Amino acid sequence: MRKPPQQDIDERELDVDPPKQVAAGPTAVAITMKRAVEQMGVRRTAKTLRRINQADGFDCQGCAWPDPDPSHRHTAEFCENGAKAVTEEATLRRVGREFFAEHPLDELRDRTDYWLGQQGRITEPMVLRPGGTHYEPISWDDAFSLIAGHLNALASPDQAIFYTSGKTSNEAAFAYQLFVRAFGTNNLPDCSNMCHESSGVALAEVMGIGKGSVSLQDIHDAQLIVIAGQNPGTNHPRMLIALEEAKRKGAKILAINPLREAGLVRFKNPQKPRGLAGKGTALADLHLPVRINGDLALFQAIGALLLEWDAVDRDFVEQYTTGFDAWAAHVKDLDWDLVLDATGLTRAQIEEAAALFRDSDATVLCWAMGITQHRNAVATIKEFANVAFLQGNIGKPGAGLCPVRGHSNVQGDRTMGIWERPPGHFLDSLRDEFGFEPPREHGLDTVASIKALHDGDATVFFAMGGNFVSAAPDTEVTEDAMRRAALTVHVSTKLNRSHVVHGREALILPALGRSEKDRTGGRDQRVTVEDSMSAVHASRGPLDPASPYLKSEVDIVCSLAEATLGDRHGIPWSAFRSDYTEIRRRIARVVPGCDAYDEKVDRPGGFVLPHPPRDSRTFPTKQDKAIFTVSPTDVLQVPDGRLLLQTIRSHDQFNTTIYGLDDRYRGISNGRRVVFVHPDDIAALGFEEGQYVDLVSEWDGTERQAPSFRIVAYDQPRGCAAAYYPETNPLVPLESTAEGSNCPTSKSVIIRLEKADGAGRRSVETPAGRGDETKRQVEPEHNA
Ligand SMILES: Nc1nc2c(c(=O)[nH]1)N[C@H]1C(S)=C(S)[C@@H](COP(=O)(O)OP(=O)(O)OC[C@H]3O[C@@H](n4cnc5c(=O)[nH]c(N)nc54)[C@H](O)[C@@H]3O)O[C@H]1N2
Ligand SMILES: Nc1nc2c(c(=O)[nH]1)N[C@H]1C(S)=C(S)[C@@H](COP(=O)(O)OP(=O)(O)OC[C@H]3O[C@@H](n4cnc5c(=O)[nH]c(N)nc54)[C@H](O)[C@@H]3O)O[C@H]1N2
Ligand code: SF4
Ligand SMILES: [Mo]
Repeated sequence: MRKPPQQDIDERELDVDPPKQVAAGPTAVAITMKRAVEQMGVRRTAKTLRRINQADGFDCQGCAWPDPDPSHRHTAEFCENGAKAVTEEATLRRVGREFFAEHPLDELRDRTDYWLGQQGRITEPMVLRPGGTHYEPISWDDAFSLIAGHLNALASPDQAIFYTSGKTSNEAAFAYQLFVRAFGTNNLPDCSNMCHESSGVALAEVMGIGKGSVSLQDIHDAQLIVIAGQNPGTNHPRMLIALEEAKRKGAKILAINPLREAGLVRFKNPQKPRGLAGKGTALADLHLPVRINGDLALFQAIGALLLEWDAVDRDFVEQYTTGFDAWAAHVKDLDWDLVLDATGLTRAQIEEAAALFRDSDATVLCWAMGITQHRNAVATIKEFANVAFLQGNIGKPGAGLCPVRGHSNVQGDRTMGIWERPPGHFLDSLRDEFGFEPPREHGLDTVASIKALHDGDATVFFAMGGNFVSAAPDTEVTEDAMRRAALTVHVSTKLNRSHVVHGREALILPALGRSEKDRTGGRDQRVTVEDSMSAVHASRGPLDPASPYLKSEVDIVCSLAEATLGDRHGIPWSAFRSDYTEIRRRIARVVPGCDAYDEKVDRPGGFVLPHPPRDSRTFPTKQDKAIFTVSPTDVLQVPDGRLLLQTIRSHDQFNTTIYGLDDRYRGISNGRRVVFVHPDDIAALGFEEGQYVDLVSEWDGTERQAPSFRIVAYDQPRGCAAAYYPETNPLVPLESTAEGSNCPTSKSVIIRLEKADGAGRRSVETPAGRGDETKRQVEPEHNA
């Protein structure tokens, strides 16, 4: 079995305390300040944090949670994790050419993403020559010619893949997809393919648009807010402020989650003096500890009860929907034994939850990765929609469907055309605007891209941000795929694993971050972003760039396009680069809902994109109606002696960027290689708490392994387990994806635990000459 690359973390320092019941409060404030000052110093910290999420400031690089109306913003309009995200980018630490000269790739490959990220901002373009042992400096012009040379030598444009993570601005995203399509391919996979793809697919099918239908005001006005498969206390912390506001106005909250996450229980608002001192606000009125993957059955049961109780908005169903009768027939016939089996809940618990729906005239349904990353994810989200349609909870105040997006601009990137399956009307508009015929054949998504690279069908991999190697499923297969590429290119701010597991040639192109002044073309440039609730606004960074050699993402795209395409298609790349307003003018003409874009984005708070179901109960589906759909009730069968593992985020990471080694709310400090298991399962499987185990995933006759995790007893439904991503990505099979969206099933991995030989020792073995020698001689505390 492969060793985990982790000689830089001594997992024997790991501490386990009981999970917390309260999120945020004074500890959050203290941690925010400590981390920020450590990496940015006092003055820079003050200057930066003051500008986050302000109308004339910059958009937080963290999650996609929306900002309140400008008149309601606080001077500190950010959360602990937003401050960590900004600190990570605005750090004073640097990775220059000396760093790369000192550290051969052989060494860097043995480092964790944590260590790599902590080294600081990359300051100049770097290249790895074929057979090279170190990255070396390269000029920007040479870097662009190198990439252009590779691209133009391909037999077909479809042999290149252009990935996007979700931080890229609308301007950069629009220019990027334009370049890629002008080059001749729709191979534009993005992080969404691993994230909310299931939401987009499901909502587009039943509602005619793949985006959520609620505004922040709707959250404030809701009578019932359902939070399913989401951990807002960690991943969307400012959502707790909106929930607190809704509670104050009398809303009920239903949490559906195998884990009792701190942020769903109680919240102390750090923006209010009372929040720092008092006990905080109790949030969830009911917590359903659903078995992993049980949500489809649960929502069918809730629908069945609402129907039985006649808690139905007949007018809405009649006027705006189709397919009701077939759906009603299906749930009337529901197999309750199957439901109880799938959900692990009692009928009484489900009835209590359904009663909350019955008693609410305005319900908002929120969800995130706990719902989207399962084989039946698309069906589950369609079931959420069924329940919303049944009660007319679309297109009225305080109600709606709310997929809570992850990356700060992931939704904007899609709006701008970052999509391997672009709609025909979008391509028509591109053609009409730019006078070339864009490719019509669908491109490769994330999973298909890995397969194509693995099979040699694609040979160039270009990434606009992100950390593909660590974020993608099936780490060993993905790493292998990358190594087979002729060229891998990463536009990045910080070092990560995707730089050290590379193609035959590799480039790192360092980009400006969102907190930095963008003076491309000698002008003060601004960019625009879209949040999870379709609000678009401008963002301007206040800080001097980390290095004079950084380029903006827009500049990188336009310069690469010039190098690759020359005069082909006559697209004015240099005008785009020198004034992003030129890009915004094109966005206005190509992207639906964006007319007068450049003018509207500067209004305080920006503008909200149209959403027909939300705005006028218009459903642009094939039948011009909201569609009830029928999905078979299912139970994910887990063989005896196995557990169903979900792979989640700790409180101290942003995806593969690891800020620190603590998961404060779950009681973990100083380490990450833990597996949370129910105490009775630990005993039933013949293990003990604190013991070290290897995790072995079983899929379709093949096994995958991730070594050396410490067992932590943790309350959750029997048969379930949880461990952190990306350490567990080697366990997620590439072939195991959601039906209809192809999203990897990162939340339902069947595993068994195996006693780790030499318990824990393996995890701290260090290559000679590095690490702490005295510590290495100490016997691990928890022997098998
Ligand atoms: N600080 C911070 N913020 C982030 C991120 C980050 O890494 N760090 N990542 C960003 C991104 S890209 C995204 S997509 C979002 C992710 O935001 P979340 O979706 O909140 O992230 P996860 O940690 O994956 O948490 C999934 C939650 O779903 C629950 N769950 C798992 N399986 C099931 C299930 O079968 N049913 C139900 N009902 N619940 C289940 C888990 O217990 C957990 O609470 O956060 C964004 N914001
Ligand atoms: N097992 C498992 N796997 C998962 C998930 C899971 O829950 N479980 N979640 C999935 C989800 S929801 C997502 S969204 C993906 C995330 O996948 P990605 O978006 O690919 O990964 P990130 O970790 O967000 O990317 C971090 C890197 O982005 C770069 N970066 C940061 N800021 C900028 C910037 O402003 N510009 C540029 N150019 N680069 C920048 C830095 O170099 C940093 O190292 O992972 C997915 N993978
Ligand atoms: S809730 Fe999200 S967007 Fe808002 S400050 Fe926190 S991390 Fe940033
Ligand atoms: Mo995500």
